[in-house]
Amino acid sequence: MPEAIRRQVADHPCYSEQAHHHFARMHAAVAPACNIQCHYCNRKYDCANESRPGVVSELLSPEQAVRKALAVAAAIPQMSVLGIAGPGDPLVNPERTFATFRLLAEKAPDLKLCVSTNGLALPDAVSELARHNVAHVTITINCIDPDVGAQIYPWIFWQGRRVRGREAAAILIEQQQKGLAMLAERGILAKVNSVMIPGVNDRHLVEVSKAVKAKGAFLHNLMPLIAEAEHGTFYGVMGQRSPTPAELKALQDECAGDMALMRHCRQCRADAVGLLGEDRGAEFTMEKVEAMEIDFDAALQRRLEFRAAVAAELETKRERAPQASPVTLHRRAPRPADDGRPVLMAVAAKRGLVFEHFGHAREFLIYEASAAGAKLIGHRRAAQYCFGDAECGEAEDVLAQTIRALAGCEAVLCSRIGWEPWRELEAAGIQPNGEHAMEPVEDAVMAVWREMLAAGRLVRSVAEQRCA
Ligand code: CLF
Ligand code: SF4
Repeated sequence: MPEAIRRQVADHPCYSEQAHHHFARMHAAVAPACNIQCHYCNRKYDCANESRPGVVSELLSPEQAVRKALAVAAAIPQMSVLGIAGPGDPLVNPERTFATFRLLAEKAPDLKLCVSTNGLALPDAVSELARHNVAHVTITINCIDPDVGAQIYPWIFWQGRRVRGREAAAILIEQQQKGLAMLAERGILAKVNSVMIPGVNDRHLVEVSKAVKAKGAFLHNLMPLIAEAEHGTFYGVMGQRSPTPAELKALQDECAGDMALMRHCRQCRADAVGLLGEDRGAEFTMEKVEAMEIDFDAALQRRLEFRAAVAAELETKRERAPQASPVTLHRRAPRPADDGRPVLMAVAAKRGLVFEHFGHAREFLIYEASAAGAKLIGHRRAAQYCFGDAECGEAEDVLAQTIRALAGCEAVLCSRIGWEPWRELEAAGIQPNGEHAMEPVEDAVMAVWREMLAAGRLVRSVAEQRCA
């Protein structure tokens, strides 16, 4: 990877897997309107425990968004990116979006600017994005075939009229592909997000991955559909199922040969704040932000010092393991001929360390450990107690739900764990391990894998040995 691009992504938590352990982003929820309808979206439903695109608790004016961004950047020196990702489409709200960028660039020029769009209005906005130094743009591309698109998008709003069905999908696809090529020409790093919808576009996404790579996309992020009846989305109400973690991983592995893949996406809310997977939005409501006193110069100094310290730490790691990629570049790795089969492990992690008590973890990072090393393949959310109203559903056995979420994992690494969950995890075939607290995640995962190997627990079956 060219040095200039390596530097450009080194502190962007979405474009670099390593960076996501250290750097935070804030989404400014300034863009309410959207020009298309996706069958998986309902922007009216909000729940403080809900993390999915299109969800916000507070819509902000550009001035409020900048005030909030400065408050967040003062309190969280890890903040390196301000993104606009909704709750509608940023490019359908250009005055609000670009006013936010303009005001922020004056007050905090060190923060990167980022946009996420459905792509319909993108070709007309590329020049303006470049003028505002927006160096990272995400386009959600779920298909390149209008027949597939017609099953995902019931309508688009295009040139003053509502267009439906196959015609709508064809226009959207053309605009997305055109916009992607224009970004690549301008040197703006384009990431493509695709929502995997079983039975609709799951097989088709392999083709999509090849097509967007050919058009110059930097990274592809394959995300599972989120569809629950209570969200009131078309797919949720119609009972469209989401992919299983194993189905998503199989698709990611298939696409990994063609395209650099992002596997650490948390499908953030449009008003998310903080490190990925650690939403601190509740600390920064406008009421709280207005009451904060901020020393801008001191805050900027803290951010610069933090970034210099992380850069030095990562450089040291790079010197120790020069073959390790500093960014997310999961491509299909050759199967190791070594003995010892791959193992999935869940880690209660924070800031790159085995950090959390099992019972306090809100999510687990999932690693595949093998002789080739530890590879992050995704995350799973831990079940949470819900204190909302009665309609929000029963707080059934949280431990049982969490154990179900960890299906397929053979070990779970955490800083501490109580007896009851230990017993239940063991009974479910998942070995708890609290012996690597505060160690770097990948070192800990590999240490546990080697312990399992030494104990003779990773012998491949005859069939597996033939395939390796
Ligand atoms: Fe936000 Fe998106 Fe920019 Fe990141 S999120 S606008 S690129 S700063 Fe990141 Fe969140 Fe996944 Fe998006 S984890 S949903 S990929
Ligand atoms: Fe919702 Fe985004 Fe789709 Fe618009 S483009 S309908 S905001 S998911």
